[in-house]
Formats: sequence, structure tokens, C-alpha cells
Amino acid sequence: MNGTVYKSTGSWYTVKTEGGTFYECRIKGKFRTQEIKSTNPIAVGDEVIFELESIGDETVGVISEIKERNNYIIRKSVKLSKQTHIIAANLDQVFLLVTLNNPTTFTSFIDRFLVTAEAYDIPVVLLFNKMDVYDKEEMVEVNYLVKLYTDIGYHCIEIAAKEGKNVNKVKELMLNKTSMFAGHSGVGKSTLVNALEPGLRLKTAEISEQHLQGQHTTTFAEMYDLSFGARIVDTPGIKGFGIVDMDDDEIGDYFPEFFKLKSECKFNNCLHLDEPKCAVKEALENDEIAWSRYRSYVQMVTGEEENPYRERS
Ligand SMILES: Nc1nc2c(ncn2[C@@H]2O[C@H](COP(=O)(O)OP(=O)(O)OP(=O)(O)O)[C@@H](O)[C@H]2O)c(=O)[nH]1
Ligand SMILES: [Mg+2]
Ligand SMILES: [Zn+2]
Repeated sequence: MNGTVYKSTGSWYTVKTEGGTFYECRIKGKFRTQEIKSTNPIAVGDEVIFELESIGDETVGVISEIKERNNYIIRKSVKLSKQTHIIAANLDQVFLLVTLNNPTTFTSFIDRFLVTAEAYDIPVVLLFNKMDVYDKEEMVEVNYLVKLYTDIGYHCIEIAAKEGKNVNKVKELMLNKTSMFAGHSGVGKSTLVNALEPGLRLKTAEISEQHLQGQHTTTFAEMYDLSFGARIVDTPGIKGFGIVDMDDDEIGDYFPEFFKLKSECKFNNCLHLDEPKCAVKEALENDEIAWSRYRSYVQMVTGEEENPYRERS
């Protein structure tokens, strides 16, 4: 039978058949994984082939094969940098939720996320959430970030999931697609899913007052069919975002505003670091490229761990 993975807990996989039936499945003893080494051989969104087996009066599925992925979002856990984890596969687009504070989303994190998505050609929409709580000064900062990322070419929407503000705009973009919500713990991913489909009642939780961070309420990625004709993957909050297996000379290509200038650099293999007559550095000096973006780029090329910062307006 063919099916799509809707949830994975590590040992069990919930798979939905084309006919709409859900089966709990596991993996055959020795499962041939794809070329990527990851802590999870199968991820939400994977298309799999499985057979049913009866154990007592229970029927379970055994997954024998995974079909080739169109794309996937993979991350390297920052501390165990050899371990990688596939968050979800076969996505049409990703919504990255960003909050200015409670919790703070730094531009270094946004940029790493965007690079990973660019590498697999997955469109990203930036959702600036909790717009109901920002004061005047914070609004200036949000507007600055919205302009920064809009100018690069990313679609940005200011929302308030809790109040339903601009949730319709998100809904429109989701029609007939498989999307994923990503972002730090506490940015409001599950709240947004609930706003889109109130019947789901996903668990959400207040930010910890002590740490001003989320409490990792969602623990496994899970896909949901929404009644307006869309599929969404709600994911657990991610902390750091290590990029996986990228050559230095490739990273600049995933910064769209750098890529546009690349042909104007003197050297065609220019890494935009210390090379003479570099069009990217010239644009940076002329304020046509944001310093925060350049700093993110340098951190990635030099293999530095994510060093959080945010460009201030
Ligand atoms: N003021 C305000 N609070 C919000 C908004 N959206 C979400 N929240 C609150 O933020 C807190 C965290 O929301 P969740 O939906 O649990 O966050 P999450 O991103 O799913 O977090 P994890 O599952 O831990 O990754 C909750 O207390 C929500 O009520 C919003 O637009 N405005
Ligand atoms: Mg959640
Ligand atoms: Zn250059």
C-alpha cells in the first residue's frame, strides 16, 4: 500500500493511505535509508510503501520502502554537530514564524533557515507574529525587518495568530498546498494552526516567565488535513539551526541579493570575504546589502556556530 507519513515519534509512524485510512506503522528491522545520514530515517511528509501485518487482533503496517523526496528541511543540532534531523519532507512551502521578543528571533536564525530552504528551492514566507503586543519602538523594528526581507524578495506578513489578524492571508497562500510552520518554541505555531482550524485544539502554552522562551509544548512534527483544502505540518520549536553539508562557494548563492551581484565581482569564484573588487562588499558599503545579512553569511562560511544578533533599525 502507498501512504503519506503524518506523524513520527521515532519508533512509530502514522501513515495515511490514498483512501484516507490511518495506520500505525513501524520500520522493518534493517531499513535501507537514503543517502543522507539522519537521526530519523523517515520524516513527516514522506511517501512510503507498507504492508499490513496482524499481531494478535491488531493490524499494524510495516514500512518497506520510502519514495524519493522532492525536498526536505534538514537541520544539524548545534551541539551534536554530526547529528542531523529531517524536520519534514515533500513540502510546497514553509512559513517561518518570527517574534521580536517572548521569544526573541534573531536575524542570524532567520538567515540560516532561509539558506537551508533556498538550497532545496522551498519557498519561505515570513510571518511576523504577535503584532498585537508590540509597542511603538518595537513596531519600528518589525517594520525595519519586514522591509529588509521584502526587498530581498521574501513575502512577509504581519499577523496576530491569537486574535486572528491576517490569518486569512495565510490561509489563501495555503490553499491546495502542503505547508510547514517553523520557528522557535513559543512563537505561536500551534496557536496559528488552531486559528486556521479551531476544531483541532492543539496544545499551546504560555511563554516561561523566567526565561521568556517557549516551553517546547509541541514535541513531534505532525501533519494535519485542514478543512479548507490544505495540509499543514506543525513542528516542535527549534533552537539553533545548523546548516548541513554546504560548500563555502555555494552558500552565497542562497543569499538572493548576493547571488544577483556575483557576476559583477572581479573573481568568478569570489567568496565576498577579502577579495578585491567584490560587488557584494561594495553593495554592503553603500548600504544596499544589510550588515546583518552579511554577518550571517560570514558566520556560515567560516563555520562559526550561530552567534545570535539582530540588526537594529
Ligand atoms: N499576544 C499574542 N500571543 C500569542 C500570539 N500567538 C501565540 N501567542 C501565545 O504564545 C504562546 C505560545 O504559543 P504556542 O502556539 O504554544 O507556540 P508554539 O510555536 O507552538 O511553541 P512550541 O510548540 O513550544 O514550539 C501562547 O501563550 C500563545 O497564546 C499572538 O498573536 N499574540
Ligand atoms: Mg506548538
Ligand atoms: Zn564578491
